[in-house]
Amino acid sequence: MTETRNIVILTGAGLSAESGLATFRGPDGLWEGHRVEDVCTPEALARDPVMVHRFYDARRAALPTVAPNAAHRAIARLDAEWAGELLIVTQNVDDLHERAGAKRMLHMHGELRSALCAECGARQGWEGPMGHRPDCANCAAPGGLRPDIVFFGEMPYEMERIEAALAEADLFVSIGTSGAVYPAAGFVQTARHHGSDTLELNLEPSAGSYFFAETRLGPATELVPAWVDEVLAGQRG
Ligand code: BV8
Repeated sequence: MTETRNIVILTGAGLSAESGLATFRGPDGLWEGHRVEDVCTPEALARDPVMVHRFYDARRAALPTVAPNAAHRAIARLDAEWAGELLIVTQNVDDLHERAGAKRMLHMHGELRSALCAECGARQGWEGPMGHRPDCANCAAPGGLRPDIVFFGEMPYEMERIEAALAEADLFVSIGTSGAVYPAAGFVQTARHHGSDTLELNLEPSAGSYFFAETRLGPATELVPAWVDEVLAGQRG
């Protein structure tokens, strides 16, 4: 196995489950209460903006009631102490990575604490509800602001930066994701294609487990701190 220097970590809803945030597909999952196409598509926003804003306003309001868990903190510790390249790519729209202290990260599916202008594309930090359809601070488009969330059928954020990091990675690690949604679900194959080692940390096998060189099953708050200790010990050599 090549010496690990460049790491890409992909995280999903399973990372935040033990902080009390619902996952998408688990029992009482987010999609349980709603059909994806009813709340997470541009068509849904056009058809029923009140429903879509209520769905995201509720999730935004829940953020202050939860906190980063041991897995978020371990990833932030790796970020602080890893001398090699590191990119944390999260599918999550919550702010728990940042609140744990992670810096070398990006939200490929957007953020709850951000608003996007449907007219001019400007993005601005946002706290509180958005259901009253506020105007865009940049172009003043009346009621232009929408949740800054990548809906199904929309292009994820920072795909070039992600592809570039995958091309340079020695190790690709996937944490708490079902591997059900693309293009994120295809990153393991891209990483393998570039000769990267691949590791999955998940509660149960995912749709993409087959593609990983190693899969460790269990709760993120146990698997992730142990893996980070291992990697940092390796660095200390
Ligand atoms: C796009 C924001 C063009 C919203 C989300 C190829 C084939 C088939 C379909 C497609 C394809 N390419 C594109 C598509 C269409 C579509 C898609 O993939 N559809 C699926 C349903 C088949 N993709 C798109 O539309 C994407 N856009 O393709 O644009 C394009 C194409 C190529 C290149 C560029 C652009 C946009 C998709 C983004 C949609 N928005 N989120 C919101 O948050 O409300 S997706 C959302 O679901 C998440 O962000 C995440 O990405 C996805 C899956 O959720 P997970 O995070 O994995 O959560 P889930 O509940 O599913 O699983 C939790 C896992 O954790 C489980 O495995 C569980 O075992 C584990 N777990 C639970 N507890 C724990 C745990 N693990 C550890 N510890 C625990 N305690």
